[in-house]
Amino acid sequence: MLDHEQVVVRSGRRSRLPVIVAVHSTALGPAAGGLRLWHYPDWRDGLTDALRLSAAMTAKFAVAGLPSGGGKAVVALPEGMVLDPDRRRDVLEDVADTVESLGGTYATGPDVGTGPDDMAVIGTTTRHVFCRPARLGGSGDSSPHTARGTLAALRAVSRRLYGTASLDGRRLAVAGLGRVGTELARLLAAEGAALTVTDVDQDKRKTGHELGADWVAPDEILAAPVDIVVPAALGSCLTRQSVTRLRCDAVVGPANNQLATPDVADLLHRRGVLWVPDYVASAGGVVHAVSVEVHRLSAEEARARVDAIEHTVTDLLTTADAQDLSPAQAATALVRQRLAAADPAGRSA
Ligand code: PPY
Repeated sequence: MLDHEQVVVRSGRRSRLPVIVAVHSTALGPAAGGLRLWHYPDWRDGLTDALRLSAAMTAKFAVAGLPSGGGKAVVALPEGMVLDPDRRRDVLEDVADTVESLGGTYATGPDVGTGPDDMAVIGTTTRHVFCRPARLGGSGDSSPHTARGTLAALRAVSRRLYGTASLDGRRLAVAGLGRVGTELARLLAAEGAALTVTDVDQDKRKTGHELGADWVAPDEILAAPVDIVVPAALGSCLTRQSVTRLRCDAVVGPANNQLATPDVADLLHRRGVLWVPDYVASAGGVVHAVSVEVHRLSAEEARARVDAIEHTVTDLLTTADAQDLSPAQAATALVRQRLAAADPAGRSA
């Protein structure tokens, strides 16, 4: 069954690369979600990613209480392809054409492989784009806000598990030192957390060193003996197999689509590992962008909305306990309820 309202797959007029836009649901409002510029063995893997990521955006907005729908764009690069600046511009203009052709049903933003400068290029063709640089009237880089929102989620979990929102002295393993992972690791280190980190890019060892963090190989991070594991890299890290190796109390991080398959959420719950769904913990970036660019809130108000993720997570954990559900089940129920309230016909539930 196709759960999505609309999926566009085009060969880019300039780049000849597959440009994919998946609009999962506009039940709560126009769809938004970032542009992922990434390598895939086959463009169909990019399509699969877009389908899953856009559905997660619907859930992300629903739980965050924002009137936006879920979408995502993916340009599937063949393995090993390096984009020179001209070719990159071609790709971005191809995406911009596709976004513009959707007439506001979908607005794009940054995701893995793209940032504010790319949004500036897209913004020359379409106004349906978030996170352009501030000098161009956008809300800028979303990654610090995603990091801050994840920290808020971690505080809620810490309070629940250890009776304090402070992460001072807490042991955390951050898997992935991209823009969000690095910023989050900085915030955690500044608060006095003891960090173990990794990245597939060995050059990031230096960043780890600067943070005073221990470095382990990527395939060891999930099994690190820490309080909380923080997935901050690409998705599908939580598999039936990897979950059996966890030695932590909780898994909470900003990476999208952490579960390889949905049943892994139950497995985590049965093993007594508290998992906050990725679409709850990672909402800071979109919450900030939409608050500033759509709702015209001040920087301070937008920040308060990001920090409110702490309350969202606390409420979720409380509801889950009261109803004897896992946090994932409680979050799914909340998403269903909010979509059904907006769209009683149930088109997008
Ligand atoms: C995400 O949160 O996964 C995103 O796609 C990032 C984003 C940020 C701002 C607007 C739209 C998407």
